[in-house]
Amino acid sequence: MLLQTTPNTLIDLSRKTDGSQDRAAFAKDVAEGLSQSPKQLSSRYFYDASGSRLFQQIMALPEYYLTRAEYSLMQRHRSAMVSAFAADGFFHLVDLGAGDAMKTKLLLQELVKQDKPFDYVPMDISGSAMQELGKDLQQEHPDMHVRAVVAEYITGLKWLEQHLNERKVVLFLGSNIGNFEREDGQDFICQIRQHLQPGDLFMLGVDLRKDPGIILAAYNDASGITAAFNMNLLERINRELGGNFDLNGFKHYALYDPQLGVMKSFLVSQRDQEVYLEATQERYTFTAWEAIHTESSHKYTLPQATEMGRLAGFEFVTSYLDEEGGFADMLFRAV
Ligand code: AVJ
Repeated sequence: MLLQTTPNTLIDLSRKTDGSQDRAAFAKDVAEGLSQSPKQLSSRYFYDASGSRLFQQIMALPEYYLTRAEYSLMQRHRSAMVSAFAADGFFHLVDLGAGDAMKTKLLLQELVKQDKPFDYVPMDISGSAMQELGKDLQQEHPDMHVRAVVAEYITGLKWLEQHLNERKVVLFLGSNIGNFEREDGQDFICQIRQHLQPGDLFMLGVDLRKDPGIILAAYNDASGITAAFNMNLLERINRELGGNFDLNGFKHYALYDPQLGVMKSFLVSQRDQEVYLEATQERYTFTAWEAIHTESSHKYTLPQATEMGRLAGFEFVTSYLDEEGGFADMLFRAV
């Protein structure tokens, strides 16, 4: 039998044409963040090629329970998920921040197994991750229709706009919502809702509150991979913006606030020092033990997450939990 294969397409909506615009935006954000008090850098810049590789190593760490928990809950509930997704015929499966799609692949296998009509639209800020995923899926599922989109979230959502009248199931997995501060996370879910029609589905992966010691260890692993991941931000600034950060002058520090339910990561300057960036032709000064806030990872309770969906214009359908009850994929329907 002759199988017709559908070539995977890669749609690049990132701002660069030659990289210069991307670099200008990066330089502007870094200059702003390092001139503020307290200093901050955005975790969105973690994910260049080496940052994406380090994040893959994080996902395999014994301390980093999040990926395993969500993977096992998907194994547990994938057949129910697929039945819910495919109940009304063809749909676009849109995967925001897909990365290597390790977890989504479980759903893809199940969709193929149950012979459901869909196409897969992974979106990610990392071009290298989308290229690899495209190749990967071409091999594993040669006749699956895949359109990988390289874009920041907001630009990616614009893709949805062009397909407004087609059914969609939007995935936002992996506790990626956690990187938004609370209010910004709420806004983002409202934006997702605005790009959907009543009846469309939205599944949100949230890391739930649990023993603070377990959470802290996940972001402060013994082997130092998370520290390297955090430090890569300074290396990236050196590489792309002509910075002269001395990596030995900074250390990774992470803390968890159990009342706010937020994990925070910092890079702390171990002495007075100055850093120069060619891209901005400016110097930034650090006093001893001054910290740069580089990431927040918010943890939610089930009621908090339900309320967030409701405020955005979704009705709560169900939540799929892992065995330990530490992680939830929450299914919402646009009303
Ligand atoms: C990709 C945002 C889910 O916050 O847990 C892992 C990123 N940072 N270790 C998270 C991350 C440090 C991760 N997310």
